[in-house]
Amino acid sequence: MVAELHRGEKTTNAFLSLGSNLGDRMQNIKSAIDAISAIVGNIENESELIETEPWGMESNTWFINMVVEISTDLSPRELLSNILNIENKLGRKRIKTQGYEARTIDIDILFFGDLMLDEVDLIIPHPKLHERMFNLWPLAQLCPNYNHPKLNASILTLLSKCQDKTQIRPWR
Ligand code: PH2
Ligand code: MG
Ligand code: MG
Repeated sequence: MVAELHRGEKTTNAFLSLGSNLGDRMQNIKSAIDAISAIVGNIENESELIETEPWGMESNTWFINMVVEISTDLSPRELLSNILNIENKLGRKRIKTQGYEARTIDIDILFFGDLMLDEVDLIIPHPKLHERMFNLWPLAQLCPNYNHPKLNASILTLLSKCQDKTQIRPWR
């Protein structure tokens, strides 16, 4: 009852990055979208799917990436813990203690409204999004003029300055 009253009180639009380079990549992305809309909020908008060269890691398998815009009444912390649950449910195993490893699914919070948060386990906006074409390219589709609250620059400006040379191609 309390939860029901709380619902809809304050919703925030957030942008989430989805990525998979292990197992049935497309199915993993689809399952993540289903779980997000069931558990964390409405899907407001979806970028196109792209296949992307691994960035900052050694791996032979390219990723499928996309960005979704959601509206949610969860707090950033609640959003994070729900995302971690979804990753676990979709078979994500964290084995390495350092560096990136192949994953069935990775869901990252890129933006949460214009919130800026800097805590050990949760940094918003995502601290690397402006360095990675696999984030900027789909964001440019969804919100080219969105202002990065910390860098105070639009997505299009960040895209034009980005030095990342990893390749991106449309998925089918
Ligand atoms: N995620 C990483 C590290 N490198 N490269 C691509 N192409 N796509 C990703 O989603 C990705 C990555 C860490 O989460
Ligand atoms: Mg990530
Ligand atoms: Mg992650």
